[in-house]
Amino acid sequence: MQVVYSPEHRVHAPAECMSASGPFRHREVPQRAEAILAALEADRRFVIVPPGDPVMNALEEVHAADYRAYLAEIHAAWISAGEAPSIVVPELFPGRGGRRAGRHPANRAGWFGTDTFTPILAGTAEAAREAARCALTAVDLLLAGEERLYALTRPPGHHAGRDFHGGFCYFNNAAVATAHLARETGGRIAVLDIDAHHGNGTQEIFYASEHVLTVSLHADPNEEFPYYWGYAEETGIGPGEGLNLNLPLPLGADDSLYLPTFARALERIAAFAPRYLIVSLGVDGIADDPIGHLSLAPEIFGILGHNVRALGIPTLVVQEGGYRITHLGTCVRDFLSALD
Ligand code: SP5
Ligand code: ZN
Repeated sequence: MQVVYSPEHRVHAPAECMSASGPFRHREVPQRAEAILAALEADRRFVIVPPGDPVMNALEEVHAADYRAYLAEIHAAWISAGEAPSIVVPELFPGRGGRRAGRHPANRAGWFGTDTFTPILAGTAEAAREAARCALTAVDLLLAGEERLYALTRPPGHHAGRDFHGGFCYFNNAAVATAHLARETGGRIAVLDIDAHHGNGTQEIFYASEHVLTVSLHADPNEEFPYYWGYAEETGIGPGEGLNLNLPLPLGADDSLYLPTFARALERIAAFAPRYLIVSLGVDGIADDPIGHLSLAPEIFGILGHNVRALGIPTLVVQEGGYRITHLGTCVRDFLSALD
């Protein structure tokens, strides 16, 4: 299986951030991608390839122009405005009750940002764009006839919406890949999100789309990030009605609950009969993940990959979360080897 990877993610290396429980050491760090890469490099079934020069139109289709401009410019604007510290962290959160983003860097950060733990560093925009480039390169390989691919994307993407960042995500790599595939093939794409957190960005981007089925398994948003989305009654709207399936699980759910729920997700996807499948692969559902709150055994990912393979649909896997560095590589490798 080909693995699209770029070392450029390293320029996004958040250190300490703020949360309600005080400052905490950021977990979405370059070592994550390096651990996954090392595990795949050690296995001869995987071939690591650099991103090519894909058409990036889908990034513009998925993310609003003002948001893309903000992401590219805000760090420099923040520094020249004399804001401290040297990372952009919103301090005001107008919600969508505000009228406009305004001009001041701190105000703009609160308009496009949704939390205090998704900071913008000097290299963030570049790393986010490079991750989207990896995903789009993988899509081109899929369109050229490869059946199964993996984009080792970092920073992750599934919490990023059309014009907002959050949950460690800036550009929605899975959504960008999906939009490109949908445009090139006329639609019928399914997205299966198995990160421990609800894929709110992906859901919102395709909520009214008749071309894309979105399915997410995740910890109950009453108890877990992203809190404001991910409930079972969110089923899509307009032409997208019936094409969003949320399968929330109680906090601490283990394999015995996860596996039958996963089977329901696959049944829904099989019924939709998509031409392509995108998997948002987060492995933060394992029991000792420091961020996720499910209780899966690390060995479950081989079973999940095997079951996805049984669908027989050309599949692109995009990396989302997973923060227990010592388990990341094996969980991802097990999923991909079983899928291949
Ligand atoms: C892609 C992905 O998995 N994003 C997950 C975002 C969840 N963020 C929750 C961060 C909460 C920070 N609280 C830290 C408390 C430390 N005691
Ligand atoms: Zn997650």
